[in-house]
Amino acid sequence: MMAAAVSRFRGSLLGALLGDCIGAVFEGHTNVTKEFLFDYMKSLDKGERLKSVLTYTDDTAMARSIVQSILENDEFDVDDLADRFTTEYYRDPDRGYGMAVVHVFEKLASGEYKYVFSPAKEQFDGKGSYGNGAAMRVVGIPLAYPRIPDVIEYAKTSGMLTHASSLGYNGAILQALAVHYALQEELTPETFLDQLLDHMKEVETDKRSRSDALELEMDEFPYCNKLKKIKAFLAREDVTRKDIIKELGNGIAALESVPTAIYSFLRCLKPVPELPSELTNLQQTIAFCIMLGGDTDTIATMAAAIAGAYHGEEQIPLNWKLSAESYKDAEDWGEKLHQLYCKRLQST
Ligand code: F2R
Ligand code: MG
Ligand code: MG
Ligand code: MG
Repeated sequence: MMAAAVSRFRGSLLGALLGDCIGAVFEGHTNVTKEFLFDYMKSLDKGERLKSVLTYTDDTAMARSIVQSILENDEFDVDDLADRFTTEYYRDPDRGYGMAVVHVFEKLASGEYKYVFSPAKEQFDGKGSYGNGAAMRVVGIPLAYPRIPDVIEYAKTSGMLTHASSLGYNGAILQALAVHYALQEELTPETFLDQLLDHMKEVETDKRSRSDALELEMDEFPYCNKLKKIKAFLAREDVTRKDIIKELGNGIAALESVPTAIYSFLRCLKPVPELPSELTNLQQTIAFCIMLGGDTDTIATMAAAIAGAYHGEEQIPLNWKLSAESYKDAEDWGEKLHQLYCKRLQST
C-alpha cells in the first residue's frame, strides 16, 4: 500500500475545520437559501471574513483533543483523551456542546468514577447517547492509523468515552472508515461503498448493535441499510433535498448524519449543477451539506474531512483557510499525522 500524500492529511483536517466553521453559521436552519449561502461563500472568497475570524465549535474542539492526544503520546491513550475532553470543555464550555454530553464531562471531572467509560454508560437512563458527537471528532484516528483493525478499535473506544449506544460509536467507526478509504488513491463510489458495507456488516453483527437497534425499534444493521440507500440514490439523477432529508436525515443523531455526510461527499465527486461551477469539489461538498439544513456544522465537518482526504488541500482556497480559527494547527498537525501514518505503515 502506498502512503497518501501529505496534502490529503492537511486537506482532511482543514476541510473538517472549515466544514464546522462555515456550517456553524447555519446550524439548526431548516431552510437555507441558495442566495444567502452563495453570498456568504463569496464574502469568504473576497477575504471579507479575515478580520472577524470564523470560530470553530465543539466538533473541532473535540477533534483537536484526539489529534493532540495521539501526537503527544505517539499512541492512542483513552485515559489521556478523557482528561483532554474534560479539560477542554471546562477551558471553553461555550462551543455549542450537545445538551447531554456535558454531564459526562462533569462526572469525569468529579473524580468519583474509577472507569472512564462509566459516565457515558449512565447517559439516557443507561441506554447511552446515540448523538453524532463521537463521529464528528474522529478524523484524527484514520489519519494516524493505516491499519483497519486499529481504525475500528480506536474509533470505537474514543466514541465510548461519551457515547455508549452502539448507534453513537458505530457512527464514529463508519466515519473513520470513510476517511481511511478516501486517503487511498483513486476510488469509485461503488467500491468505496462496498468496502464500507463489508466492514459495517461485521461491526453491526455484534450482539450489542443488534439489541440497541431492536430497543430503538429499528431494523437490524441500521448503518448497512443507510449505505444501501446511498447506493440507490447515487444510481438516480432525480434525488431531491427532501428525499435526502427524509431517507438519510440531517439531524443530531449519528444515524441521521454520518450516512448523509458520506452521500454528500460521493454526490459532489461530480459537479452538482445547482451549485456555482467555480467551487471545487470540496467547496461544493460543504455547500451541499449546508443546503440540507439541520445539523449543518457536523454534517459539513464530516463530509469535508472525507473530501479533504480525497481531494487534498489544493481544493481549499487561501482566503477560506485564512478565515478559520487555528487553521495553522490543522496544517501543522496534518503534516505530523502524515509522518506518524507513514511510520506505522513501514512497520506493518
Ligand atoms: N449541540 C449542538 N447544537 C445545538 C445548538 C448549538 C448552538 N450553536 C448553540 O450554542 O446554541 N451541536 C453539537 O451537538 C451535536 C453533538 O452532540 P453529542 O456530542 O452527540 O451530544 P449528546 O448530548 O450526547 O447528544 C446530542 C442529542 O441527541 C439526543 N440523544 C442522544 N442520545 C439519545 C438517546 N439515547 N435518547 C434520546 N435522545 C438522545 C439528545 O437530544 C441529545 O442532547 C453536534 O451537532 C454538535 O455540533
Ligand atoms: Mg458543533
Ligand atoms: Mg496513560
Ligand atoms: Mg452540530
